[in-house]
Amino acid sequence: MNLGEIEQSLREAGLTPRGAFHPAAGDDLPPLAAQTPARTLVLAGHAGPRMWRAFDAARAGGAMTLDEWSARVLSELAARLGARAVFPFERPYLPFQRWALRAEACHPSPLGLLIHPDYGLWHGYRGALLFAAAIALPPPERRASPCASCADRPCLSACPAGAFDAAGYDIAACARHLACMPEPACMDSGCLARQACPVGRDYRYAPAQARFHMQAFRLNHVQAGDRKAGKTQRT
Ligand code: B12
Ligand code: SF4
Ligand code: SF4
Repeated sequence: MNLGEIEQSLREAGLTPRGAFHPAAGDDLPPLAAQTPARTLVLAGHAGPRMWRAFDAARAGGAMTLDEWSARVLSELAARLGARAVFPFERPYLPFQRWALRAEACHPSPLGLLIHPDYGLWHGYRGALLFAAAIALPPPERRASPCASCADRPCLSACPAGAFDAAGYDIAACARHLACMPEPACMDSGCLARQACPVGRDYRYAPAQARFHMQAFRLNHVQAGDRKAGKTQRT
C-alpha cells in the first residue's frame, strides 16, 4: 500500500487527502493497538465540493449527521486498508489542527481556523488514518502563510457581533448573534469573518453546505446552551 493508493481511496470515498506525516514525540497519536504504535498518519478532510456531494447523496438514503457519515466512510476504509480511523469529534479531543500543521502547508489564522494557501479558510478535517507501517512520504510542502502578507486583515473587522479581537474568538458574542431573530446573514452565507478573507474564494461553501454547517454549529453550541458540556461538533 503506497500513499498514492491511500489518497485515491480517500477521493473515491468523497474525501480530500490532507497530507501525511511520520509521528514524532509530542504529536500525541493514539496507538493502533496495545504495543502497536502508529508510524504514519494520513489526514482526511474536505476542500471543494466533493465531500458535500458524497454526503448529501448518502443522507438522501436515510438521515445521518456529517460525523456519522465520516465515521462510516473512514471506518470502512480503515478496515480495508489495515489502518485505524480516528476522528476530530472523539473525546478526549485529538489535536487535529496540530496534526494538520505537520501534514500540509497550513498556518494558524487570526480566526482560530487554519488557513491553507489554496483553500483559504474553506476546509476542515473529517478524520485520520493511522498505519503501523512507515509509508514512504514526499518531503513536506512548505508555503508561506497568506496572513503574513495580508496588511488589512479584513477577517478581523467583518463580524457583526465583534467576536474577534486581539484576545481571540468570543464564543458567547457569536452565540448571542446567531440566536437572534430574524436570522442573521451568517446563517445563510456562513461566518461573515470567514467570508471576508480574500484567499481561496473558489473553495467557499455552496449555500446549502454553508447553511448546513451553521445550523449544526448553532444547534450544538448555541441553542443547546452547551458549549462546555461535550456536545458533538458537526462541522
Ligand atoms: C472544541 C472545538 C470548537 C469550540 C471551541 C474552540 C476553542 N476556543 O477552543 C467551538 C464550538 C467554539 C468551535 C467553533 C468552531 N469550529 Co471548532 N473545533 C473544536 C474541536 C472539536 C476541538 C478543539 C480542541 O480542543 N482540540 C484539542 C487540542 C489539543 O487540539 P490542537 O490541535 O492542539 O488545538 C488547537 C485548537 O484548540 C485551536 N484553537 C484555539 N482556539 C480556537 C478557536 C477557534 C474558533 C478554532 C476553530 C480553533 C481554535 O488551537 C489549538 C492549537 O492549534 C476541533 C476538532 C479537534 N479535534 O481539534 C474543531 C475544529 C478546530 N473546529 C473547526 C471549525 C471549522 C469550527 C467552526 C468554523 C464551526 C463551523 N461553524 O463550521 C467554528 C468557528 C467559529 C464560527 N464562528 O464559525 C475545525 C477547524 C478547521 C480548520 N480549517 O482549521 C476543526 C478542526 C473541526 C474539523 N472537523 O475540521 N470549535
Ligand atoms: S483576511 Fe487576511 S489575515 Fe484574515 S485569514 Fe484571510 S489572509 Fe489571514
Ligand atoms: S458566525 Fe457570524 S457572529 Fe459568529 S463569528 Fe462568524 S460573523 Fe461573527
